[in-house]
Amino acid sequence: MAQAEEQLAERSQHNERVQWVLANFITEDTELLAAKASAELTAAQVAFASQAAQFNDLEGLDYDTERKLNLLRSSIVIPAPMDPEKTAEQSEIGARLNGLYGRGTYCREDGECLALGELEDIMATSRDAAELLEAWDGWHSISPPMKNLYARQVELANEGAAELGFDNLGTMWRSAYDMDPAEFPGLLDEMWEQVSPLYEALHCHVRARLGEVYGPDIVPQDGPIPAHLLGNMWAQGWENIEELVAPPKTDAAYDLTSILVDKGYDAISMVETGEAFFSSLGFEELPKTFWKRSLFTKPADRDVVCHASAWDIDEKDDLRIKMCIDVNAEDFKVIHHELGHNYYQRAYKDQSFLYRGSANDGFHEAVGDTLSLSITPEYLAQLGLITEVPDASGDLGLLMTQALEKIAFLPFGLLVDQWRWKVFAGEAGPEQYNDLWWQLREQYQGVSAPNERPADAFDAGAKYHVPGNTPYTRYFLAHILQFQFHRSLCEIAGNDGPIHRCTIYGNQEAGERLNAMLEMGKSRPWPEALEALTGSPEMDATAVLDYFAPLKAWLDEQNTGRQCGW
Ligand code: X8Z
Ligand code: ZN
Repeated sequence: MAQAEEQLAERSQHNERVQWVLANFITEDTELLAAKASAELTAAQVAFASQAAQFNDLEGLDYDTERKLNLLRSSIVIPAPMDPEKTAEQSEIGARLNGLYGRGTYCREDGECLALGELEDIMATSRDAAELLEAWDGWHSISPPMKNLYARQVELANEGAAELGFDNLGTMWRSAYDMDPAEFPGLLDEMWEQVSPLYEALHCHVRARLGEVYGPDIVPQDGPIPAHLLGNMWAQGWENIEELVAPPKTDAAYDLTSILVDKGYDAISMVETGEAFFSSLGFEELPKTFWKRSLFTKPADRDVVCHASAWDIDEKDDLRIKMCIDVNAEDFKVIHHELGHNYYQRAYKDQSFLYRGSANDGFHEAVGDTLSLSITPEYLAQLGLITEVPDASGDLGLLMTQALEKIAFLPFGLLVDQWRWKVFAGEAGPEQYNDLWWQLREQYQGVSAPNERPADAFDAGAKYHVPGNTPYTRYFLAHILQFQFHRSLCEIAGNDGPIHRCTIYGNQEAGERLNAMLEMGKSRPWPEALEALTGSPEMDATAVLDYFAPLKAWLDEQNTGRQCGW
């Protein structure tokens, strides 16, 4: 075990550096170098995992050895077969898929080519259905060339998973939750059932309003909402159409994007503000190298992976983020999200290699978001960004903003892996990829493809995490967990008002309790980590429901007489 940890630590550090260079400088050369480094790492991981698998049934091991053997066996995201040629092939496919996404552009008939960021701006701001459709369709034209590569990758990864004793890659992913992998989907269903009435109420209201804006021909009032009208390329967050759906404004309304712009914020000062939040909770400042080595804005002269990420290159102090920051409210929150990863990484750095990770992958995604829930009017007033804190008459507006971001996200957070799990299990081959994708998007999100999809379409591939091979259930979990964390931290901070007005900014006691959980890393099963912070070992959505209760009542009123559902 000691050898495994030492060798894996060394190889992952090297791999991190190479992947960092690739993500910051996508060329044919860096793609090849990155494929080679990741093949070497995967080969080492698989070799140790298969050694670990030999001890599956051994009894009487001490707690840490047994836990680490399980981690060795199950925590490879994309295993490869042990055949070195197949390992190499798989890593090359991985690099190519990433490159296809990272370099993806849509070129208009007039010859102008648009990158994802520009297409997303159109999705966010245009209210012209034809223009929205063009941007949506344009971005979805980047993924058909990925389809065969993806299918081959699934084949290879499944072969790798089988060599380690798993039915398929989906079972392997589901085995990373300190519980019987067969029971994990049931836990997700339970949480989804808790929140789906709230989602359906939001959906119903938003569909009615969009019907008024675009007309019932474009937005039929008894079916799913066409996916290009919700202000986001994947319809995963609806905050950009707030002005179309929000409750009548009170004079207390404010717009965080305009405030940031008016006050002259830039990428760096936005990140500094995020850092200051963590400092106010008692966390140590970010290292100087963070500011030198991170990528904060989109370079003009080269291809980079703009999808935001946080890095921990040496698993000690070399923390970085990589992001193409725009000055707006959305990126302000994403900055907190990414910094959450960095502070978690630093908190568990003294754990041994296999324990350097979050309690489960949802925890890693939830930390920064938890702090973002504390970006309340009261907090913004403390920073001097607004002068008047809206009274309770502003609450519905505030809750609607949050719901458009957090509640709208939930079904999307679930369905990406529902799709992948079926694909990994062989329930859908390349011919059915796209139909299955839209079947799940309709079932969970109640959205539909905005046009007839071409036969070669591979619409799942137009979402970063599919070609990028990042499991996605973690974000669903995080969207539940962050409300549990927030509720508990607010109690610790002695908040006695409504929880959507609570900010833990400046509360060192809350910071200490949060840090105590982060420091545990992966050393104990996640229910223990959860209990350490919240007093309960269960993930559940009651905190979400508490938070949004006033909005739910308002939505139900609005929806009286409407036919909801799809
Ligand atoms: O990918 C991310 C983060 C990086 S871990 C920016 N998120 C998901 C997405 O963008 O689809 C955050 C929320 C969901
Ligand atoms: Zn993240």
